[in-house]
Amino acid sequence: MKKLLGIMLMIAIVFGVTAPLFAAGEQEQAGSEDVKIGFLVKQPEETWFQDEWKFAQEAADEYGFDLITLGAEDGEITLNAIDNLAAQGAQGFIICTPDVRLGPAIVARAEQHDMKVMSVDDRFVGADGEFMEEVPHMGISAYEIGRIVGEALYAEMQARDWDEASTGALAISFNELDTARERVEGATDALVEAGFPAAQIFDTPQQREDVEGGFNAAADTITQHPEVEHWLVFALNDESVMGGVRAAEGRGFSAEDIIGVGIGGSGSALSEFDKDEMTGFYATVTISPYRHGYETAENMYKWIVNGEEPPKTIFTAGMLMTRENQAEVLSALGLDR
Ligand code: FCA
Repeated sequence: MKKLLGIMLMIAIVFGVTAPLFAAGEQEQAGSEDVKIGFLVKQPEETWFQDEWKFAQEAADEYGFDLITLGAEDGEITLNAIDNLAAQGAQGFIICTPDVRLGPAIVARAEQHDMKVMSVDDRFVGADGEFMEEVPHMGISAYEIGRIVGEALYAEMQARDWDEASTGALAISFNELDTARERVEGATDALVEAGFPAAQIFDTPQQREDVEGGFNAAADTITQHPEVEHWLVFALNDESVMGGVRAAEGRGFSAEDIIGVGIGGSGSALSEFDKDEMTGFYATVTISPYRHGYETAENMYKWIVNGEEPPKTIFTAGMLMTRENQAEVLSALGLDR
């Protein structure tokens, strides 16, 4: 009888108590191991996007999911990348699209594969020209950040005691992209409100949002304005401002006669601040690739695993960073690692 009881107890332990424990353990492990999340970006060579990937990978390591990073340089590559993600078993993806008007096609392709989609940085625009509000989005507070740029340009111009009449502003623009337009508008408004003559702000459209795009656009405007002795330079990102600064330097303007203020604060700006000599790239408004990478990936993970829908919109802030305060700014934004 004792023996029988012992056997029954063992059976109870194995099936009644330990089995559910094992089952729970396996289930939890399987839950995170099976999660695969894509992170697609329009310009993989830009340090901002590399940093987004780096921080998304931190979320992947912490939560135990697989992160699949892919370039999305144009529409065809993007749609193929989504198919590729589906074939690998991904349940969702985050994307900075190469063209915001691809939004409806991206959403349709995601739905076809039963995948969740969130946009980052550049917000999808629907066929009606309106933002696709149904798609969760994390972007920067573009207009406000632009204003910080404009205020910094004006303050530094005054600190250098430039004659306003012989100063021109290169407003390098990329109006097809709303976040770009809002950033440049914010900077322009802040400059004009501070007292800078609107007629001396020259709209300088660029074809691409990189160094070369900024350089080519700026070179034309500089040629058209031989009367300008000092240049202010602003644009949607660090790379475009750097292009503008290089174009002015190439035309013989010294670093003392150029004030470029970018937006980004990733590697491109930091390498500029690392140079021994001061350059025309005076400052940047540092934004957070940590929030845009880690937090979007974390939100996507929770959406897939717990069905927790991410907030429809999150707009992140920025901080002005110069050579002088770079360590403080990076540490305040948790980017000093
Ligand atoms: C856009 C720009 C990038 C970066 C990002 C936050 O996608 O093209 O350079 O500024 O917004």
